[in-house]
Amino acid sequence: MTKSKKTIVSATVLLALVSLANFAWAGDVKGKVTAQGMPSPENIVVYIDSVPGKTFLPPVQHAIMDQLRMAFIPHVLVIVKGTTVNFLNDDPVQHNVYWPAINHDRKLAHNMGTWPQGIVRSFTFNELGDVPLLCKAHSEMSGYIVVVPTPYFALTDKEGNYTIKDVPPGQYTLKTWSEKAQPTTQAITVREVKDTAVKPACNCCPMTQVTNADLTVKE
Ligand SMILES: [Cu+2]
Repeated sequence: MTKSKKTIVSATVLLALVSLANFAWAGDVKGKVTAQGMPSPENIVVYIDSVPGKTFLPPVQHAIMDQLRMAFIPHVLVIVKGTTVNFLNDDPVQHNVYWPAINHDRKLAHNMGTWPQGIVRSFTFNELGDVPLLCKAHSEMSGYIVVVPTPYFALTDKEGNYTIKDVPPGQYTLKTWSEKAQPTTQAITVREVKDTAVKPACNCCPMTQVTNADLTVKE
């Protein structure tokens, strides 16, 4: 084998090993949130807190907060710090967007203004915490943006179930945020998958390590 062919072969082997390693390391954190004293366990944010020594770039793609049928859609939007949100108006009436504080800090209050259907205004969120959204034109409207420090986050469904996908192995602090409940904190360990020999032959059943973390929040 020539030297260049050898290089190509070893590079291919290396690439295969790297992709196998990435594949093997995918770990989901999932569980169920019980909401004590609350009507529903839906729309609770579960996220991994900041990881010392790690910074996470925000996505290039903008997140979307719509105003549709007189409501903020989604009711709760979770984003990683630094994400730009496009605020839409899909109603035939003018809507306003403002927030009286970010993370209870009133100095971070901001009014995006009032605009008609079809116009989009954007804002980049560089402060962590919850952003309560209100509309000066319709006092009954409310929504939330929750700015978290890592891309490892999820929202609970109607039953309180959540899944945080593709978390690298490590020790983390799992946190919750809810419109109604007190925030909670729990330590979790996502273990490394060591035995790559058990890799399935097909992609139909990808090998995913699941770390279970059931949580309870209280009003
Ligand atoms: Cu409105």
